[in-house]
Amino acid sequence: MKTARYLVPNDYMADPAVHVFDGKLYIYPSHDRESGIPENDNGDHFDMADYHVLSMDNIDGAVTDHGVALHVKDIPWAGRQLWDCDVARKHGKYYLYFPLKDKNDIFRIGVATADRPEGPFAPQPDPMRGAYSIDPCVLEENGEHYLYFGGLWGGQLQRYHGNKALESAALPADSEPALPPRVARLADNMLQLAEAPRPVLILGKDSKPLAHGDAQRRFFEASWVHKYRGKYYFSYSTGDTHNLCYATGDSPYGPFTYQGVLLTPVVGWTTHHAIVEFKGKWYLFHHDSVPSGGRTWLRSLKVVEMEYLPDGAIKTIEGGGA
Ligand code: FUB
Repeated sequence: MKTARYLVPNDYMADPAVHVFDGKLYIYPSHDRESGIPENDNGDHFDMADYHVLSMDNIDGAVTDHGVALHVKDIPWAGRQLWDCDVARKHGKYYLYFPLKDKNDIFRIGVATADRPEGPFAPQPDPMRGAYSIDPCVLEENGEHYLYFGGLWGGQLQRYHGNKALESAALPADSEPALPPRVARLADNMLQLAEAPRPVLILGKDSKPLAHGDAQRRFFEASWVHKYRGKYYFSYSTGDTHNLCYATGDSPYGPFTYQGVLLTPVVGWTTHHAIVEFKGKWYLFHHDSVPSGGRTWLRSLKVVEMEYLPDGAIKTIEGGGA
């Protein structure tokens, strides 16, 4: 597959997390809807209320929508906005990590569990302790699971410093290091963090953290981690400059060294993705707003095959946006 394929032509879905469980591909997207909320920098117009799980036996084959896997009305601490989620498996159980604003409009990260990859998922009564902001993503490595999270602006990462909530949000000056995403190992029961979150450092080739003013390269949101030929690839969105970039490192905790753009901007404001190997080929799952005529909050899922260069670099894919 060399040209991108839209996966769900009759619905709006975005922010794919993708995993292969027992030889089948499972996609965990956000489920966009028209809520009528005006667009703003806080992302209030991304007012999603449920998750659906999709599955595929083959990359070119049918996409099965398994229906509602979790609804906001079933989450006891819910305020609003179910954003990008991810799923991990341990001992035959499935754990869905999701960001949601609580009743005070603060993004928290919750966990819901299921016996099957497609759910339905039953939420825990309270959000996780010690996790905050948005866009959880889980890496499994040698039987341990690592939870990455964080996102700027409406994702509220600028409200935290040293894992403590600030009195008032503070973005760094342009010359200061960019705000890092966070990572923490998950506890054995997968329901809480096993340790305090650590900053994920993204360094330039000069071994210095990328600066906040380096907007074409610095982290904004949409963490994803995969492993290729023994290296960890941390990929992410630069948000307001709309690139999907990647950085590589030797440990799940980083540091990661910036390598390049893997997807140029798409049509729509957000860009968000998952990278997965399936049946011996590598794929980039992502979204754009072409089918909705550019409405940034109504996004459509896509998949395209990726290519690695001999040195492990990812060949840049053109997103088709501005
Ligand atoms: O879908 C809502 C938010 O938009 C996600 O959490 C971000 O990564 C961005 O894609």
